[in-house]
Amino acid sequence: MKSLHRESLVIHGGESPTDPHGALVSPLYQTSTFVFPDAETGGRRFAGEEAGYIYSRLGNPTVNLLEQRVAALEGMEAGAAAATGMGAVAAATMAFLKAGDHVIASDCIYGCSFALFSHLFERFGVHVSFVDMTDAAALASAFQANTKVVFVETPANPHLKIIDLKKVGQVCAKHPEVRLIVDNTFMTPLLQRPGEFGAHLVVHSATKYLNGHGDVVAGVITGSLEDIHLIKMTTLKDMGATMSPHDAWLITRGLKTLALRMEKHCATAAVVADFLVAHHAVAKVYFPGLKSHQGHGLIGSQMASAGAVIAFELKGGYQAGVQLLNQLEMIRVAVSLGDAESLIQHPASMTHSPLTPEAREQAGITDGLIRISVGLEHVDDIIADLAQSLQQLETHTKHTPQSEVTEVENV
Ligand code: 4LM
Repeated sequence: MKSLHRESLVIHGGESPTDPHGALVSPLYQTSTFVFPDAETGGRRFAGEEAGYIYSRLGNPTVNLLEQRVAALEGMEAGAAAATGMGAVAAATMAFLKAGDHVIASDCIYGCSFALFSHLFERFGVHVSFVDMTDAAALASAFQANTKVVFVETPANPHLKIIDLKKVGQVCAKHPEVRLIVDNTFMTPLLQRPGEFGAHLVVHSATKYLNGHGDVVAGVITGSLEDIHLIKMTTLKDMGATMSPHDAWLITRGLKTLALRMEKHCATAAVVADFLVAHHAVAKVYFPGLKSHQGHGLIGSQMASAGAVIAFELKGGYQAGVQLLNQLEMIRVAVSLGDAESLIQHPASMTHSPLTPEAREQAGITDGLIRISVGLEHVDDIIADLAQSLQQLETHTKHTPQSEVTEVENV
């Protein structure tokens, strides 16, 4: 199956046509437990002496198909499905950590990943250094004798900072005891395969593009057979953040259109980014597709495309951002990304509110930053909605007494 194109792997990856009725679509095994033919077989399965399902927290055929499909897409040997993206991040990292260990994480990551590392890990005696990984020397000097995990998110949530995975991979290769774990949520394996640059494990919030329909929260981890076995037998099995068969079935269904969806998401986002750049109410646009973007040069080598998430700041700062969101008619004000619906949100008060103001400043997340996940609607409708809201902003600003528009005047 590895020889198929990724556009085919989203449909066929990991499949084994074993259904006794010849069903085209793999059935949903909506069962909590599996009946053993006899007591001895049950014992052998528990002992790991015989293959076979036991209980859905330990494995389920519907979940297993999704795991193998995402692994095939990432070019990895095996996969483990988790109940949420955070379940995947926690299970993948904690399987390799114990009290006294050290983690290096990129300085701009999803808010709850930051909370897990900086709040929870510290409570269990694991110290985390947040490092600007665009600086390979800073990464190299952050290693300690007890460093066990390097965690990278690229493009970074929310402002799409790009980290050069090849450089990070080269630095990590000097520390064979360290696991390099990359969160590939924003790219999907269709646009970026971190394993090609030395990542040992790749995690996803499958809630986003992989599922793509806004009706599931889920996560997936891919890596070597050995690492995935360890994760399944320790953190996933015993902390229990495993995926439900129904969610796996929905994601497997959603995955079939991933290639088509990504093509459309990305094409539309490029046009929306150009619109924002040209708009006089917009102060700054963060989108890897723009030549001015810090990571633009890695498109074509590390990433096949810029993706479909854009961050921007308005000249009117926070106040204007809030107004922009409130005046939108079609675009939905909501966190999450990768859905058919365009979603817009304010990271400082929403997805990245778990960061302290100091951590947000270090990560470059300003109070005026807005993030939009460009959906699958017609590009003209997305732009028209943004334009009408920006227009109202200007009208409002023009008619507002000067004392109330200090933020506009200050920019
Ligand atoms: C959001 N993100 O940004 P679950 N990794 C990355 C993410 O963006 C997320 C997760 C992991 C957003 C959720 C509200 C790069 C989530 C965590 O939400 O646990 O599936 O994924 O809007």
